[in-house]
Amino acid sequence: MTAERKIALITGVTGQDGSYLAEFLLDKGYEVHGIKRRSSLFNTQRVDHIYQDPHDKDVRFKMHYGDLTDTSNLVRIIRETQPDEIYNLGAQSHVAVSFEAPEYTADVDAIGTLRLLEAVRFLEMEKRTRFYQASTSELYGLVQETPQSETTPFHPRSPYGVAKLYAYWSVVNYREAYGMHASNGILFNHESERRGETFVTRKITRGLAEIAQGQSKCLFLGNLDALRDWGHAKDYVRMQWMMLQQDEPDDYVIATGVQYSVRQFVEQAAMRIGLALDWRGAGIEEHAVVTAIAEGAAEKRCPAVSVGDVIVRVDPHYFRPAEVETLLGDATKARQKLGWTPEISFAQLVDEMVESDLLAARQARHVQAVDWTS
Ligand code: NDP
Ligand code: GDR
Repeated sequence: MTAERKIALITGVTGQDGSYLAEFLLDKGYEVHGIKRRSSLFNTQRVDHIYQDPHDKDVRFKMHYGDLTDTSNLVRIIRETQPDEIYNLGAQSHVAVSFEAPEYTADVDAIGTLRLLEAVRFLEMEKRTRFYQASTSELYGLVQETPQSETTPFHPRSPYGVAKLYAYWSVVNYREAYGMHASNGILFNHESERRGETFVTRKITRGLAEIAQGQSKCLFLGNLDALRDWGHAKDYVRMQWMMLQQDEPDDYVIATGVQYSVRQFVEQAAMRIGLALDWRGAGIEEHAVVTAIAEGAAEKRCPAVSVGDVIVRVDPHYFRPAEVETLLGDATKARQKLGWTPEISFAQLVDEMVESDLLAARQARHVQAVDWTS
């Protein structure tokens, strides 16, 4: 039994996708190794529920300290764990932050991928270890055609996109040069209740939940016109695994094929909370006013909001030096070759995120309401 067990190594295991992928692979019977960074505070909240005490018998989930900027560390972890499959999900993944830290982003996202690929080759494991690269719709950037497929030309618009382009072509190159089973998943935006708090969807659901519960007054956002193809992370990690189960490595677009604006995401999230909004003003003066509160919602879900409150405003601070205005994916290849289709709808996704953030905001409100001095 143990001899047949597949071994996976995940970089970025503490992130949104890494945590869902680790759960998914454990369910499939894998032994899962994850690389976590040293930090001064705990950074394993997303995987704490699958943590296994290393003293127990038959431990199938293990974490190793490491970093994509540290070559010898990567070589050692791969040599020790002998993975059948490597999922390279680790990255400085925030597009706006990449404009502030372009060199670090390139080191982790571009050269970090090269380091991993080269470590596999150095250890002479290129014929047995399969490799998944977390590529991105940000490669399309200034889009050349709509919808975007595997054949659409790339034009990245940020240091993040440029670094990921280097990683994309490194994967193709190692496949062609050394016969590695290495694949790119060109994934469009995918979200969940575990999404990082500074990505726009989570910023919206968390921000509105806090306003509803009286912990904040107003949510400040950047470009409300940006259009994205948003799916659920759980559907997307399933596809990451499917790609590595194919006889031949290849590159696949993963997307829902449906597009919404940031403004529409705000409206949908507000509606789930029980608030109807009206947009007033234009450009950087645009703001959202509460026009109605759903019957029954006022007391529990949004006790701190009144009709007429301005709860969303534009702040130019969140505009990017170069914006990706529109993304819409065509996942026909994944559907036809792998039989993949997303199972979780946009409405379900927003619902899940809103409910999770409302619960957290209500718990925080109750904790604050306790008089700890009595
Ligand atoms: P997250 O930002 O949630 O997770 C990123 C992970 O990478 C975290 O575990 C983080 O560690 C880790 N990491 C960051 N820097 C380093 C480093 N120097 N060395 C090792 N690990 C590091 O991203 P997602 O889970 O959303 O995305 C997973 C991958 O997919 C990323 O590569 C992202 O660029 C890519 N992608 C994501 C899409 C999305 O919509 N979510 C779409 C397309 C591609 P820590 O927890 O310590 O910060
Ligand atoms: P993105 O995601 O840049 O697409 O990258 P993000 O949620 O950060 O932005 C989406 C769009 O919303 C606009 N926006 C704002 N964005 C943020 N973060 N904060 C704001 O206040 C705000 N207001 C408007 C942005 O300008 C943008 O147009 C994500 C990451 O997960 C990448 O790692 C991944 O590769 C891509 O998705 C696909």
